[in-house]
Amino acid sequence: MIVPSFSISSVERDTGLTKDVLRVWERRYGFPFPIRDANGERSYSSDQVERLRLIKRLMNQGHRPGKLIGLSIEVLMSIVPRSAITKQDKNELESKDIITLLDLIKQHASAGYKQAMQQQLARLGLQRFVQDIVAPLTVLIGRAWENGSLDVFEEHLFSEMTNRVMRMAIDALPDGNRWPRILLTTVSDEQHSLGLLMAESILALEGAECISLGNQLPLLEIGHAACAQHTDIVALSFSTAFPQRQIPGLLKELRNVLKPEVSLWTGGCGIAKLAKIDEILLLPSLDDIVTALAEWRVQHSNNMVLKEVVD
Ligand code: B12
Repeated sequence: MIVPSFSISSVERDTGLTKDVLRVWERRYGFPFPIRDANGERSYSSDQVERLRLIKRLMNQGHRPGKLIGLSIEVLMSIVPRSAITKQDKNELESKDIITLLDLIKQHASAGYKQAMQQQLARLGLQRFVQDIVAPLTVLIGRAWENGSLDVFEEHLFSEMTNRVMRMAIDALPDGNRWPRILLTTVSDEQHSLGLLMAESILALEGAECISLGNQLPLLEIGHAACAQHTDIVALSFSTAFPQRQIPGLLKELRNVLKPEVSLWTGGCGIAKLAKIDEILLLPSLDDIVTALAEWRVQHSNNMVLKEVVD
């Protein structure tokens, strides 16, 4: 039987613990204890990876690594809260519909989940569906994953199916004379794109032309795309998983790459605590989009008149 083993890069990717941290712990605590493969590279067993994932999860909840490293998988699992939905979640999110959707994900009922999402969409309309169902459900999924009651593959199932339902809803919106042209993407290393899709739904409903380039685009490529696509606005999203201290520098670099007449907007929980940055619009919540768009249109109304004359 082949025993699964993992390279240090896979362990870094899967656990969120950097290679440096893994090497330091190995020296300092004697855990993890990878064997060496035929090329002399570190090779970790699945048990060690599982333990590391639990340790990282508990660290995200404020536990100190030194206190966790000597503990077995069983003990670590007993510390991780197991209930998917706490009383606080129930009160905060208050919606049976959202809990039903989470349960469908936990039962791996992808067809049932898709159908239930489409029913909610038909009932509420796209804007309320995004704000009242998708946004809180995303928070609940994040908590369930954090407290260990949802597996990574279940989180992926949620992302994939939610993406599909929202993309279909956006594509079904009527074409027409849409303005402004908004390019949506995330920077390298930011894999979270559901926030951007939520923003796109609202922008598209408000009559903007959205050009979605998916996630993880290098800064220079964003600049090239903005030129090639004649975009009026570039909109980015940062989740809380993105290192916050890197964001202001990245945004300033991108500001210099873009033509001065192209506006730069950024949203997502990751920017909630950022201080104001010149010539960059910070939009931490979905509620800010409609006002931001209306203000942009007032400021650029002359361009619209010109565009109509040219058309
Ligand atoms: C789905 C998901 C994933 C999926 C993403 C798939 C995809 N296509 O998006 C995958 C599995 C890839 C993933 C990976 C990881 N994830 Co993740 N993920 C999530 C989850 C459940 C939702 C992610 C999401 O899209 N959030 C972003 C949006 C929806 O939320 P938001 O930032 O609050 O944005 C709101 C508004 O600000 C607005 N908005 C967002 N963007 C924009 C943009 C504009 C222009 C505007 C106007 C508005 C706007 O819309 C949202 C609506 O309320 C969250 C839970 C959560 N609460 O977010 C965890 C979460 C973000 N992930 C987390 C972690 C730790 C990771 C990993 C590091 C895990 C790992 N060990 O590998 C990696 C990091 C990958 C990377 N390098 O980016 C943590 C971050 C914790 C932290 N503070 O560090 C979270 C919070 C889960 C948790 N509770 O622990 N993840």
